[in-house]
Amino acid sequence: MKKKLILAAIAFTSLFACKQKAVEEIHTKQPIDKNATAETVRLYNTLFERLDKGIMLGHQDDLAYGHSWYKEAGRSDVKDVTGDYPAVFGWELGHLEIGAEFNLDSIYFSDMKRYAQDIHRMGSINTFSWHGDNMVTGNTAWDCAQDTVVKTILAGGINHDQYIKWLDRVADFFLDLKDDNGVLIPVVFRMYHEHTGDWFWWGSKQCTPEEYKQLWIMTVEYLRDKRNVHNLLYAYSPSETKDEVEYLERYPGDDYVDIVAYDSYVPGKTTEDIEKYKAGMDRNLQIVTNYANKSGKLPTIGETGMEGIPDSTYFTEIVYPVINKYKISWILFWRNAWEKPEHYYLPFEGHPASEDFKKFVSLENILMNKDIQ
Ligand code: BMA
Repeated sequence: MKKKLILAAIAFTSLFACKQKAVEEIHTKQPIDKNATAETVRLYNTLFERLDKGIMLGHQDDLAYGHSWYKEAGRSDVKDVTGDYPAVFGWELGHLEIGAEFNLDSIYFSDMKRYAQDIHRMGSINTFSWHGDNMVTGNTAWDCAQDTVVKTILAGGINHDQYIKWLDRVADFFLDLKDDNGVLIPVVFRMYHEHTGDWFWWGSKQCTPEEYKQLWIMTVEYLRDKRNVHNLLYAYSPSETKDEVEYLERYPGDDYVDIVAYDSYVPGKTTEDIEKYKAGMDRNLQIVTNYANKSGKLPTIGETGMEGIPDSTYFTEIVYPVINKYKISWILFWRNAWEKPEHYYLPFEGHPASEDFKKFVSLENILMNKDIQ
């Protein structure tokens, strides 16, 4: 009798455990990092849940500077125009790898860390890109004069050890992003982006698909497994592609990517350019959301914009109709350069597109900081 009771108890416990597990699996999206911090797992799941609510508005470098201003505490071009902060903030790590104090757009890394903490505290999300220098020539990420950089930094290559030192600096940075209680802040890392284009040393003409994939995998495995960086969600973001085959040609695999995205800009100022952009956005949103559905990844737009916003209805007439057809996590507009007056992608106070932008952000499914509390 006693034996029977024990057996029944074991059966009941394992049944209960199975049920528990099933429930967890249904509700929990696990990032590619099996040791991701609890906060990172929570962020990933929150992002999926929020897909039903709308699309978060993102802006590069928003708190650090804007059109004709630099480092004014609490200031943001988006806030100046709309009264609220973005839900997503983009940051750029370029020159962190060489040990510089400030990045290639003159933001001190010490300031960037503080901004990231402020953003986390206010409930918005941080995403990082990295235009690391060309290690072979010592020039910028845009130096494509030779096509062997990737090969030389892969395992066995002559620059591998030096590149690992660069990755160490990136790892140290992410491991130093902590909240007020010393807990690591979960962030998105959108590395080696626009690689289907040919303007970066990791681009389509500078390495083979296999080399690109190896570069990606090496980076993830080094940060995650060797340096124990467990507060990252990895975002894959080529420039516009024509179909899923091209989109996936250099994809490192579902085991190495959490977020699928793409970058796309209005290529000029003419009506034709705008039509091209609309079609490209539509096609790429379809590619990304279809693949996200199949693979269980999170779809988003890595970067976009129209430089100088010469069309004052750009946000409600061009961007909104196309993004509104899809479920994506966020749309990140590129930076409002403090140092180049024509280089901006969101309106500042008094800009002719301000009213349209205000209308855009007040749409029900465009989410700002206050909408995600
Ligand atoms: C480019 C431009 C550059 C900038 C770089 C990295 O698109 O905005 O001025 O240095 O991104 O942020």
